Amino acid sequence: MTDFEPFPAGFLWGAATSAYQIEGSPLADGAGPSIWHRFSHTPGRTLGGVAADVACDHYHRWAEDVDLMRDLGLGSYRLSLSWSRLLPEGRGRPNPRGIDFYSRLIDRLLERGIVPMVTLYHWDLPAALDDRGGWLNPDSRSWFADYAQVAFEALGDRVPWWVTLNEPWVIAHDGYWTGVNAPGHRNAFELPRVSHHLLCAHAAAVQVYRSAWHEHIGIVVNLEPKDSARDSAADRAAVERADIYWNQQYLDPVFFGRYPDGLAELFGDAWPEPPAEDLAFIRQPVDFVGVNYYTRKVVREDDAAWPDRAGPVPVANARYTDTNWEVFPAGLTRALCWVKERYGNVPLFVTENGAALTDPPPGSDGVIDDPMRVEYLREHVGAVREAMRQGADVRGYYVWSLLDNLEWSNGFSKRFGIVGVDFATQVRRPKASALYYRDLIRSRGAQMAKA
Ligand code: IFM
Repeated sequence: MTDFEPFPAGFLWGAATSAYQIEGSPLADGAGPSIWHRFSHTPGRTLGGVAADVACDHYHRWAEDVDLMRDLGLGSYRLSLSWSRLLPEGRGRPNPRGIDFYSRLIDRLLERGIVPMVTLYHWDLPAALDDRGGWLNPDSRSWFADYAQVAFEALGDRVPWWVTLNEPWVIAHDGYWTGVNAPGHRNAFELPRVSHHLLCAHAAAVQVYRSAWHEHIGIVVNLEPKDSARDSAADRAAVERADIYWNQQYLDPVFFGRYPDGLAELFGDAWPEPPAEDLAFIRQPVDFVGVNYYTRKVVREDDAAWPDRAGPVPVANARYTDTNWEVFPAGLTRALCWVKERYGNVPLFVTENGAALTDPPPGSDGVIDDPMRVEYLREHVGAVREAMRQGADVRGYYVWSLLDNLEWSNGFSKRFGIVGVDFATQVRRPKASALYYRDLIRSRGAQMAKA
């Protein structure tokens, strides 16, 4: 690459994690259980019955983890709050010790010059609220607003970037339809209701934020461009349906105040016909959109795939990661430019991007050699640069993940970290990808041009 232009000076280079996946000690210091704690401790729900009782022990090692971030030169760190550490019952009485944990973490980040981006909800609903119906209960929007108020009051003076929800699609689809995520329901009628309540909760938190805080708040969605398996009308229609269901379902209500055309037909009898005033409410202006991008999907018409009747097909000669996701960097450029074309030139972040790959043991220098992850990062950061060249207003990039961590029901079997974690000893070891990322940050992307 000869015509390389450095990334802008203010571009935020970061890494992301989430509370349940790294913290461990889920019940420490007065915290209440979350649905993930309960789910992981239910036999048969996670691979090998694994739970995040210790995970990366970040709850105790947070200070050294922040130093690790500083050593890598991270400009930003995206973390999530555990709702049930702040409010053990999900509502009512706040837990000062839970608040204190995050307050000290934020202070340490700021002392090390690292800008925090904080997600309110990354899947770990307080179990006490699930006992009241969880996201199926229309009151969930006011529970979430009250929780957001507690979080903003505690940290809003120091956190400039807030995310309401991480990946509402996954929360609804995998929590209430496939059941592979907590709370593990499999109910077609629940899926669109949960999606709608999530969107109302998102809007309620934005409204609270606007009442007294004035930095930035947005939502994070997982986007996956779709391509047709065959050049047939049936498969092209499948692509359209999949795009509505995966990509438009949440952002259309946020930006347009309506669900995308065709979504109700996909759900059929399960569609709840949400009240018009809710749709108007959901359309609260957001300051940015976070895009989590891992792959694209090639799909064909498949009546067994509900609700979009679009089933994935494997791509010949493609590279795949350990989660069986095709490595397809051009899809990231497409996803970012698609948001710009459909919703206007809203500020964007790549809030997650990374690869689960099997790593070798550390070398004699203690570094884990992960050339495929290095290549993945190089190609995807290049795809971000290309989207910016095409006019997308991308403000930052967060690699998923800082540390190897608990990959939900897959336990610790999938390793996304740029820093390896030995879960027996809790020793952290940089992978070659972490050192590459450090150089990329230092050179404002110039390292990317050195293939
Ligand atoms: O680990 C998850 C994360 O919690 C949400 N986005 C996708 C990641 C990889 O599956």
